[in-house]
Amino acid sequence: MSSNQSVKVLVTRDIPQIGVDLLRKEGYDVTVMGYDKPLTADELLQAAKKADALLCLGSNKIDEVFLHECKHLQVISQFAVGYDNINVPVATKLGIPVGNTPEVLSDATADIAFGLMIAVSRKFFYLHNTISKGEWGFFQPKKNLGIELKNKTLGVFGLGRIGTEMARRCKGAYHMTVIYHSRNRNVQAEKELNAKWVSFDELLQQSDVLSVHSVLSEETKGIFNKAAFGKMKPSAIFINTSRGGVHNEADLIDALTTKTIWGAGLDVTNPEPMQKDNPLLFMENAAVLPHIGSGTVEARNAMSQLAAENIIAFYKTGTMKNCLNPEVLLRK
Ligand code: 8YV
Repeated sequence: MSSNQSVKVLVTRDIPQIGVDLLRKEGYDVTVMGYDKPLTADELLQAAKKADALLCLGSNKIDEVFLHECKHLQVISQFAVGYDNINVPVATKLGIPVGNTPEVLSDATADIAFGLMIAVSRKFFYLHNTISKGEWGFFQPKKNLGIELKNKTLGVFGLGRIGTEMARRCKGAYHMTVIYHSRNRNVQAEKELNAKWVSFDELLQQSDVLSVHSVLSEETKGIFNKAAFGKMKPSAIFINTSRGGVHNEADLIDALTTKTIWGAGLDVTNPEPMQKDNPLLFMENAAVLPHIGSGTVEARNAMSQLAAENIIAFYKTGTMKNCLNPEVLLRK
């Protein structure tokens, strides 16, 4: 790029202004789209054809077809930590660096996992709904009882940054024992939280609360299925704040209906948005949120800033703060 003036950045949704301002301050020609509704695949493609840099969201499908049509893109910066919507290996082959926004949303997302755990353990959402339906009724000492979390075992599936924050909260608030299953050992968490690596089956069998914080990949897709729920304790709570594709929804509904597990809290569903007549919305021991994990002022501002900084660093220094395929940067 000879002059910043010619860098055309496409931002695919109305993100917090801080990132847009940073890009404009560099003199880039920034187009923000998707104000009223998400861009369709074709709208995204047509707009991206005119851009040099793309600042996209988890809901934008940056697949092989898109990438081959948009080989000219110099950099892609995702406004999210998850990147299952982007075919990174193809971007790598095409020499396009891809950035994302880890760290800055870990607290916000862990708060949602922690909140869902409590909400499920005490049936918050279901009992709230009984009031709005005029069904508060009278005090019945044996009805609508929850379960306590103190000294229970937290099982973390995917002990990365967000999983570690969830474990810190559970240990601090409820002295929970932490076990985890991840591709890689997390030595730091083992030291700090006395977390113990266990096999997937042991995680299923031993967890009182099983919280999913993994990426969605071929390996993890639908891994929480009938067989997995069947191995969990009947008193267990399942929490998923990562990606809806990691659990099989029909199998989860079945596990809750048959009381194979005790409850479930979801911030992510498959598909999103969830249909308004989904049985999970009416179950006593389920709590569902509309994918708000990173939805705080602090986290979204920081995501906007980091997504912009990834693009700026790429043009200024040929590096990025967070790059998913740094081998591409070395090639440039
Ligand atoms: C985003 C997320 O809200 O970061 C992620 O992976 O799931 C959320 O923080 C969403 O993907 C928007 O891009």
